[in-house]
Amino acid sequence: MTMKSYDEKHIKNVVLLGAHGCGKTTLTETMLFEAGLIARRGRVEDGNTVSDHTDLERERQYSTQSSCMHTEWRNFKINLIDTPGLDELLGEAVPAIHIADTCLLVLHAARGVEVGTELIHEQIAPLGKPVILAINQLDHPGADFQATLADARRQFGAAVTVMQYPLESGEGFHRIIDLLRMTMYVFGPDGGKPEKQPIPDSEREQADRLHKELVEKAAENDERLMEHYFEKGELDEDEMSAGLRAGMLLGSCIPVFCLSAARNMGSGRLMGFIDNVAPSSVDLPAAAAEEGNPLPCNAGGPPVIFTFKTTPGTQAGRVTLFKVMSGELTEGQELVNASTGATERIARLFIPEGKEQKAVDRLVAGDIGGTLKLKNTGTGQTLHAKGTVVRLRSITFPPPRLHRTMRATDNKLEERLHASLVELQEEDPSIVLRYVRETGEQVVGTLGEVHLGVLQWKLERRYKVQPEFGSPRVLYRETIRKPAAAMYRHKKQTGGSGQFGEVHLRIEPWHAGMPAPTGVNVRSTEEVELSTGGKLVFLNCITGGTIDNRFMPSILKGVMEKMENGPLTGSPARDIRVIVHDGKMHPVDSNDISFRIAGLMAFKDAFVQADPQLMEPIQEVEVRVPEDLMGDVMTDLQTRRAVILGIEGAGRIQSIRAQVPAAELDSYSTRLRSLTQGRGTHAERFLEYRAVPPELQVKLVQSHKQEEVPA
Ligand SMILES: Nc1nc2c(ncn2[C@@H]2O[C@H](COP(=O)(O)OP(=O)(O)OP(=O)(O)O)[C@@H](O)[C@H]2O)c(=O)[nH]1
Ligand SMILES: [Mg+2]
Repeated sequence: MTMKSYDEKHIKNVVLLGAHGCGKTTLTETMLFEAGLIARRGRVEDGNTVSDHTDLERERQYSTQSSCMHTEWRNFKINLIDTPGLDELLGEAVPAIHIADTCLLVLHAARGVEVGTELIHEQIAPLGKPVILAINQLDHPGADFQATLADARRQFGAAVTVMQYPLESGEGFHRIIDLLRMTMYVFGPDGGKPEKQPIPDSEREQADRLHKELVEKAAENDERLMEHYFEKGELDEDEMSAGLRAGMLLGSCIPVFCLSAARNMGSGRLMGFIDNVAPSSVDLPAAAAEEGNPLPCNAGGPPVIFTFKTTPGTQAGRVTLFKVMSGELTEGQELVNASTGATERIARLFIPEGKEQKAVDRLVAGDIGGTLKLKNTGTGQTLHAKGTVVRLRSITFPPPRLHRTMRATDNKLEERLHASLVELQEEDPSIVLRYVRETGEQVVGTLGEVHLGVLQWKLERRYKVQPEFGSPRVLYRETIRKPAAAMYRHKKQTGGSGQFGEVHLRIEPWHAGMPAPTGVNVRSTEEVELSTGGKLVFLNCITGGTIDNRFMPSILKGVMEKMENGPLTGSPARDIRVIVHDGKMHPVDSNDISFRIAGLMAFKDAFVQADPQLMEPIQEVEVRVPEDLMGDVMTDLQTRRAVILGIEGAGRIQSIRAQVPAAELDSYSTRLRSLTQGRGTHAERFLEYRAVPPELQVKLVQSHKQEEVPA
């Protein structure tokens, strides 16, 4: 089948989004089938859908990556991007939302708004993208249209606009009342094209009322339509379309459709609505830019593309998918990457169709395409024609929830592992790589166990490395709780010249805004921001020249050296004020090294007398779970020394805010997943360091001692 060419007004990019298992991939397949693109519908379970085409997806029987297809429906090209719904794979869905003209948000009719739905909505909302709600699985035995609709209203507010409602939910589902067309669709057992019937009398009253609401919704944003409506008491179909489109663009209208993707009921009508009403890129506001002016979608403008997916390591080389944001793109064109400054040549152009690539020689603004072998370009970047200045809004990815150390089992493979991880991160920027100097650990942050599993699968299959995973060490800190004083004399006589330095100092717990010390004369103050966090404040209070100024940096150096490993567990120390107030020099033997050692030793002695305290990192945590699982989740949190700050939530989902020590959160996402069968999620970020409770400090100090002195 050769493809017609479409101008920018006749291309619509629809991104399918929704919680895990709501039926996005099945719906995509159904839409392709209805549009005549495929002769028979594959099933996710059989591993033969166009969308779930990777080996991993066939193995797991759910989507693990976003995948692009298109249909041609009447006069429009509809690009469909199917995304994974697992909340841990949100990093795949987020870039797709950025290039969407419409977000087709699918709800499972038996589950309503899920935690996964909320997480996706939070990504869509700040971008202001138009949304269509598809209530799917209406044939499911537990389907409840009204409850799902009520959920949707709680989540999305008054914008939720009923376009259709089912006459029955569950096994017997086969009739839909359409409030725009004011007709009833009756499906046969195999779905497909429904028979149109008049609305039965029993439904007339309700249908009329909802139709009226719909017309008012369409008229509300446009005075001219409002006038027509008052004059005629009705709007024609074109007026309705224009009004609803305006509402979708303003976010005041979120149309609701009824579906059973599995039984092929309702998708034709949905595609008709996408054709007639859903906006194209030209209708959307100009794309927001971080550099340069907002960029309107205009085929006559300068060529600019935005990358939303990168797949390295395929047989053909690296694959980059992008949306043409402006202008027209032809093969051989050279573009500049606005982030890296690198020039990339678009050697090949194609349209992605699941795993297939259909070669084309040009692509117009508003369309989606792909190219190969862009070496210096990752996901979420802008490429523009030479001479144009524009860098579009970049993508913010959700922060990691699971941290694991990763090591190659064999030293020779270490380099390959590292290179692979870097490439994988270009593919999936929701992976965070961090080398922790303090512990020498390579730490990989992911959104959870499943996400990590996907990473591991790729490492093994694509890069042939099998790393070892472990728990990263908790980064404890040490500080002091009371002032202490010490002096140290370093003296050494070896052969000719000797070493001599004597330092008297006081140390105190430091906190911001503390008053200057009394009883001393402060000559200079040095505030050191420690690379491991916190401060060291160093006061030179020498009087009478007992130590030369030139030795002060050596003393500070000695103190800093000891700050790197405190007396309790060898962890870095923080938030200490050091007052050097006296000492002694020797006219010949005093030198830098003597004072460095004297400073270090005096500080070390003072530290142990100053009631040393172990500090631990505290994370700010938000846990979201369906109401019925609250009890279990709270009980579990209580075993983790959590301080609960509050519980909120209006609908079926509750959100718990808490402060929890990082030491208690190792693998928390995995635990939460099993505790809630994947229906709960959490987010965490570093808050501050706090004192470790006394009993725990004793334990940690003991186990450190045992580690230090091998039996
Ligand atoms: N009864 C019923 N089952 C459906 C329907 N749509 C999908 N399913 C089934 O629900 C399961 C999940 O469907 P998918 O299409 O893989 O769901 P998804 O939203 O793509 O899932 P993720 O890719 O994990 O986000 C499969 O077993 C489908 O056969 C439907 O309309 N009715
Ligand atoms: Mg899927």
